[in-house]
Amino acid sequence: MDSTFTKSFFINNRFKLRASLPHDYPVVLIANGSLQRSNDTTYPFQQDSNFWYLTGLQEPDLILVMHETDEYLILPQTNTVKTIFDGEIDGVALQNRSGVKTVYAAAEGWQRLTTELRVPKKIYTVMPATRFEPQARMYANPAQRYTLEKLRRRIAGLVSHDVTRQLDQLRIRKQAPELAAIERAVRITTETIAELRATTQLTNLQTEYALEAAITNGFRKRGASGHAYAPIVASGKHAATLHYVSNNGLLGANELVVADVGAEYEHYAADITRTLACNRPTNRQQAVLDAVIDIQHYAANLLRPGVFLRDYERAVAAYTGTALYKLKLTTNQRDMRAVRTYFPHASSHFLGLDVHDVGDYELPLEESMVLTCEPGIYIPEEGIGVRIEDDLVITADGNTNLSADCSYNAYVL
Ligand SMILES: [Mn+2]
Repeated sequence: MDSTFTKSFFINNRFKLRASLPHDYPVVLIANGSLQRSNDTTYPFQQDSNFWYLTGLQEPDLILVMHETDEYLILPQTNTVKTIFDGEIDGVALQNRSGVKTVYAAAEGWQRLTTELRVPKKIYTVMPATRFEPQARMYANPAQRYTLEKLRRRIAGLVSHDVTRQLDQLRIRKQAPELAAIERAVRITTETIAELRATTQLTNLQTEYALEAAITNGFRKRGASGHAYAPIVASGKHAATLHYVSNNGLLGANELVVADVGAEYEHYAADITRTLACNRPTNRQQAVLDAVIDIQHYAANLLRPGVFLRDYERAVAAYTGTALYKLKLTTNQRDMRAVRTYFPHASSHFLGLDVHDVGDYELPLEESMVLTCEPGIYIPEEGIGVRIEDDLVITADGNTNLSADCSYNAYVL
């Protein structure tokens, strides 16, 4: 498969990162490591997004060192057993992909690195992202921590400066090949949803997992690497659990089903939601659906350069309040508690290498940022959940909806 990304993309990203840093300390960046699933079996490897952005490399446990005029990669320690099972690491392929000219075996590379760090005793690096550990019991990939600890053992008094913010600033504005990859991921997703409708497969499916399987099939046969995140296929009241991913329930004949799915193409994510129905929706279901479609139009029209997301979220919440009033879910249009009950999530997030991509939610929107727009209304007591989600690129004077050709209709026959 041809890549949308040439090595100049990665070389240029490294140059821009270097140029954004005030001092000439070396930049030391650490790839993710493999994670144990059980015994000697690993989870599918997921590269650190920043590391990929700067190198295009998929191998675990690499180290990238960047000086002002010189840069090199350090390979992980290897052994015969690992080589037999996983194959040899091809240093030349790593050079060709990343544009980094020098690749060292572990011992040689570590020797150069520790020698170089003895004088400045200062590095720029990406500090392990541990902020979700206490809050969500979600642990960061340990590779960065282990490697930094190893460096600190070898260089007493080593000081690390975090460059996460500088990388976020680069990644938030998408370049042409990134937009091409996102557009492709979106197209694969919308074509898959359209195919499900056209072939009336939906009417014949009995379960959430059968629908999930049809979507997975649609993604892979169109060249996606897979899902950009665990797919959500939630029938009826399941949709009220926002990250419902078990997808083991029945597709209720008279229920709406929320399909929140996105293909991943060349590391970039799509994130699309459509609310579908196996039969003609009831008047009540259609009223909720129409309300969400209306909010979607309202919200998408607000997204343009200069807009602050907090103002946008407030406006969408207020508009949703009016919709809830019309649906007789509250007696007061300004009832923000009702809004939080029936629409308990944000309306937009950044999209890119990560489905919830990096970006500063305090800064005004700018051209080339990519966001989702995803209002919803969830009424568990009525067994109704509706969400509509599109992926938008901010343009000079507004935005382009990449998923505009994917119908909002729940029931198409
Ligand atoms: Mn989303």
